[in-house]
Amino acid sequence: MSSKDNIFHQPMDNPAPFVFDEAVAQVFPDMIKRSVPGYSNVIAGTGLIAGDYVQPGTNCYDLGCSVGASTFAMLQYIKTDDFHLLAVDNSPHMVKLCQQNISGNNHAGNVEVTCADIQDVGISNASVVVLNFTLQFIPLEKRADLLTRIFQGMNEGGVLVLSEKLAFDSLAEQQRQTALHESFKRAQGYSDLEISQKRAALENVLIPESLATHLQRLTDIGFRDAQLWFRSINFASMMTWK
Ligand code: GEK
Repeated sequence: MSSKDNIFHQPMDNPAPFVFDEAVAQVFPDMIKRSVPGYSNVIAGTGLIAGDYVQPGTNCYDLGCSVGASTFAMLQYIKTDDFHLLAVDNSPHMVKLCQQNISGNNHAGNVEVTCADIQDVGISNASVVVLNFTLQFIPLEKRADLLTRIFQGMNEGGVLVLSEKLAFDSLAEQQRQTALHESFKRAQGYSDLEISQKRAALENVLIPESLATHLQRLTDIGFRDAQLWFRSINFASMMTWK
């Protein structure tokens, strides 16, 4: 059980840009569950997809693993013992908690948790690659390069799961979706002050793109059948294959 997220509870003069520091890592499971509509469904679905597409003798990747939710879901559904799962995050606080969480799992021996920038991690012999709510933190101009490297490191038939916050081309749609997301957060117990301070902290840190932009970029890189498999308000999960 993680602690309750109170990080943006007190009034702040000018919220600093959001970082994945120790305070955030400590409350992360509570924060993401109460901030991302459909989060639990995305995590469970990620496990199912991994179970369906993992190939024996290959590598699986959880890129931007935080404290390990997607890794755990994959371990639950992967049926072979012959796989290596690399969980990567560049926050040492997240990595430390992820390592602690995984250490008790039956398949801990198959998992390597690494503190690194996912832009520097080599991808090879991959049958499952998961980018759950992480690409949105990579600079826009670097996203195609990262996805291209992932594509190059994947085996034929391998799957990529990509989950992201969405932006909308229509201003009216953007406003409706933002309002609904804020209603979701209020229903999860966040105050208007917490919502607005976190929004300010994430400005220019989390940069969402439209569903069409994501699907087109995946297709341009060479991925096939890029498609939506889950959406809740302004958060979506896609899957695509090499
Ligand atoms: C989950 N997937 O629970 N390299 C490595 N890690 C990074 C980088 C980078 N360049 N940029 C950000 N991160 C998880 C949730 S959270 C999503 C992922 C969110 C890491 C960052 O440290 C954080 O742990 C994670 O990506 C994003 O399904 O907070 O909205």
